Amino acid sequence: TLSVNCEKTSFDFQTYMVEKANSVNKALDESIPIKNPTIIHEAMRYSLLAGGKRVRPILCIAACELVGGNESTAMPAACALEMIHTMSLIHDDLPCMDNDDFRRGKYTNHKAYGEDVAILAGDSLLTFAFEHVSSSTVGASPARVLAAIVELANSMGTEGLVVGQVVDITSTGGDDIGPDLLEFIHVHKTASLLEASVVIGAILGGGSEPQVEKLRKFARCIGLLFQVVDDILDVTKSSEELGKTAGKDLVTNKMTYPKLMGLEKSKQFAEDLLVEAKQQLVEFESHRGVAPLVALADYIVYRQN
Ligand code: GRG
Repeated sequence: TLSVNCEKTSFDFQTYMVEKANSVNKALDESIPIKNPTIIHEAMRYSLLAGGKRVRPILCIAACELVGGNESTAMPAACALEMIHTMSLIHDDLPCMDNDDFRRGKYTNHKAYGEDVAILAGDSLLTFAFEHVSSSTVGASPARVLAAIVELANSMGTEGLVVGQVVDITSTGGDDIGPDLLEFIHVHKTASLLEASVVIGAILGGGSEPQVEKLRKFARCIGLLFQVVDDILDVTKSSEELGKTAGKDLVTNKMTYPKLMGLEKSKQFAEDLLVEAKQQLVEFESHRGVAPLVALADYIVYRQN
């Protein structure tokens, strides 16, 4: 089995992830207090604070720190990214979409609160994300905050998550999906928010335009990588614990990279994307803050869930 290897930089990735996730969780907890009417705030918090790897907020903070910014400057945007990610999961799980009963080890939002409240919890997480990043970001110029908000909005609509989801659900997942369509779906459904996470961190941290664009390229690679690995994990996990994942895969007839190009070629594709991602970081090699992004890229490839 493979594990993240950060020995070369003597960078302790596990500790880094735990510390960053803890500060993100604390900020998320404080961002949405329980108030009247309690049901909607409870429903928002139920999914938002249900765990999750916090990859998007941590990428945002790591990119901000890499270009010389502080964690506190990126934190409201980092929270907004997790709020949007969470709302997309709540809506994705609804009976009219994926119809899932469990998420992050708990009942899905609509199972716990009903479809009506779940839809509204998603809506309010989405709108609050924009309020939060606009009103709570300190330490960045108004022009940079505005650029970050544009980036965030762009990653979601008909250039981002929504178009990825629409093409996914309308293409019925059959064998007619070729490599281009599969890449389109993943680049929009998964990679666009990961890209926004890194780019927003770099913008708020004061990165120059060339730096932001290098980091955008890096994020594009790891965004697609994230999904290729997700598909590989679906196969490897389902052959270990035969039934659950494999069964779902068969029922939804979902197209995946291993189905399209075979397991070995998918693994090779992932390795190639990792190399390409790391190439984008070469010019940051002298920066102390590059280790977390290198390690995050490795983590995306070698993670077990
Ligand atoms: C954004 C306006 C707007 C609407 C949402 C439903 C929808 C439109 C899009 C679906 C997007 C979706 C569910 C993409 C899958 C993304 C993905 C790879 C999820 C898993 O992410 P992890 O592994 O999960 O980071 P955790 O739980 O660790 O956060």
